[in-house]
Amino acid sequence: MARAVGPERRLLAVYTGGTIGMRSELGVLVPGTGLAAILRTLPMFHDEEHARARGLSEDTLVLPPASRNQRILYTVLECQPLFDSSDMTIAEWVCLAQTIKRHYEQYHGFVVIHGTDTMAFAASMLSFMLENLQKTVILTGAQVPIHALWSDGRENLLGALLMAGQYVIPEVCLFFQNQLFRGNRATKVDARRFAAFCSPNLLPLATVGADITINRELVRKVDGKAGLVVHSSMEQDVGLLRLYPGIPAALVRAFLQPPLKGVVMETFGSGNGPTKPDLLQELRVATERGLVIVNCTHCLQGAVTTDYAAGMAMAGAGVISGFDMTSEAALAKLSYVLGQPGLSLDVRKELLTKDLRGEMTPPSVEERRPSLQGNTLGGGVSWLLSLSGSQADALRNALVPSLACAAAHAGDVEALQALVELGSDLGLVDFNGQTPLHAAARGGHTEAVTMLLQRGVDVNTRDTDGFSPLLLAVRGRHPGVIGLLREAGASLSTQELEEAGTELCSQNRCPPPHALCLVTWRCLLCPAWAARGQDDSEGPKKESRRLAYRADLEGLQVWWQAGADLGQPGYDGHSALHVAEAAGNLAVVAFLQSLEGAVGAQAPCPE
Ligand code: ASN
Repeated sequence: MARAVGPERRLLAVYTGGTIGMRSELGVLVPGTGLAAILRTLPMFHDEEHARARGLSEDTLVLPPASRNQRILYTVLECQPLFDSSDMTIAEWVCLAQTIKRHYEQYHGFVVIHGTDTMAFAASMLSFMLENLQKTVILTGAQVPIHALWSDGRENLLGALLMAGQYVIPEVCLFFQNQLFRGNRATKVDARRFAAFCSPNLLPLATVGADITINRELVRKVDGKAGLVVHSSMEQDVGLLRLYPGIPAALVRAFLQPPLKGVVMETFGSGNGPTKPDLLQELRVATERGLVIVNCTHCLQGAVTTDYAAGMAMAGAGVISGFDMTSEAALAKLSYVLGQPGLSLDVRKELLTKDLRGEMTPPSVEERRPSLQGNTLGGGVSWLLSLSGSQADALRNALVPSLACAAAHAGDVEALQALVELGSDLGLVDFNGQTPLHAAARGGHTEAVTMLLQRGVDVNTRDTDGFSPLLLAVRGRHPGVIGLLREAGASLSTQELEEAGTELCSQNRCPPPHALCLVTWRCLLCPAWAARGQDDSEGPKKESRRLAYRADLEGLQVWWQAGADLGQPGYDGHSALHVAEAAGNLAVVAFLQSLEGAVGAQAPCPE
């Protein structure tokens, strides 16, 4: 982000239609031609005197001076035909991106005048089509035609021209009612008010009042050398499906049929959907067929999580989390990712989980802790730890457990080694009662776990919650670490198993689920789950209801590896195998049968 320099800044304003230039015909608004002619008559949009003195061509308009040494000149390029934005499609937006590319070298920045109804889609699409953007692109429009006495169009267009002229914000943005949003974060929220847009999950990039405030840290950085690339091969067979309570599975099936290649599915709350087996089955069949489904919340604000079993069930059916993306951004991203030639399905899915254009905030997998290595903190701490004297000892004793945990959590074996060399005891517990072995196990760092075990750190220490390193490794699904811990004699306590599987269920409080409930067979058998949302007439469905909570072979495997007895019946006398069989979950059945056939359903404890 930079303040634009130079005495003259040239902009291209591409006019695609929308209310801003509409006229009334037979009592309804229709797109109107001749926007440049209207602007020419408005002194705030054109300084005729300066244009004449400067000898500017007929098609060039010039704003009155906004700052002492700079003028913003602009040309209006009127599209043929003009659209009510309800008629815009991916094809029109591709043309728009190509127009920007064609004029890219001639102009310092671009303003796209667009109808508001689909402006958030347009901005999202353009953000993916235009890669390595180094110039400002701003979409704007109005709720009321610009020639009306009381119109937001004048402020919006002038604001967009000033922002694009005075600043280099190398992004596709949307300017409305004094706010500059990242285009793929914006959504239309009001059909009539002038504050028609908001950006629910990202602050505005800039706000215009008496002063212009730019949120510099939010503006994307550019790779100075890369040239603009326009991605025109966008997939058009993408769709948007909003779930509602009781949506029939048959309807979902009908929607998910070819030629559809990708779907943004709007779910409830934090990404939750109905857990009806027949509906989940439709989703699973579709994703297994190669249809890409992205989960977005239909809430205005917030993100998709797996806090609930009803959200986990979506993930279990192969639906990809869209985190905090707007549906508009998710649809555009799907179209872009599926339109890229020559990528495997896995690569496409991987791309969808990444932040490509600032469109989403992927969650940090784990809370990050600093490593001792290679940073100022590490240097300072090493110095502190090497001090001598009683105060230094007290300081060392206070610091070492947390530092060791931070190093272990980062898998930083060198830092752990350095602590040992400074005389630290790696078996001490931190404020949570955790040893570095807990931290390394949680982070899945086999090298650090090996080192700590070799140094004799107790494998079965429980933290203040009663959790062992083994339990944390199971929760993090780190089979390598589980193997090492089991070899060193780790075992899950009865309390850990009970808490993991049944704590919430036993209180008849499911859902919400405990994260662990979702991977333990106990939950599959829990009567509270089974009874959920079911009346007596649904008795025969009782078993299949559990299907929603079973689709987690990996989870079962790590629990088995950690020593959980998967053969034990649950509250209602049914084993995990019964449930899996009843639910028709063949992979789980095969796995559980293989355990029964071999050594029983409990993993052998390594010698
Ligand atoms: N129907 C108009 C459009 O999207 C609405 C507007 O621009 N305010 O083109």
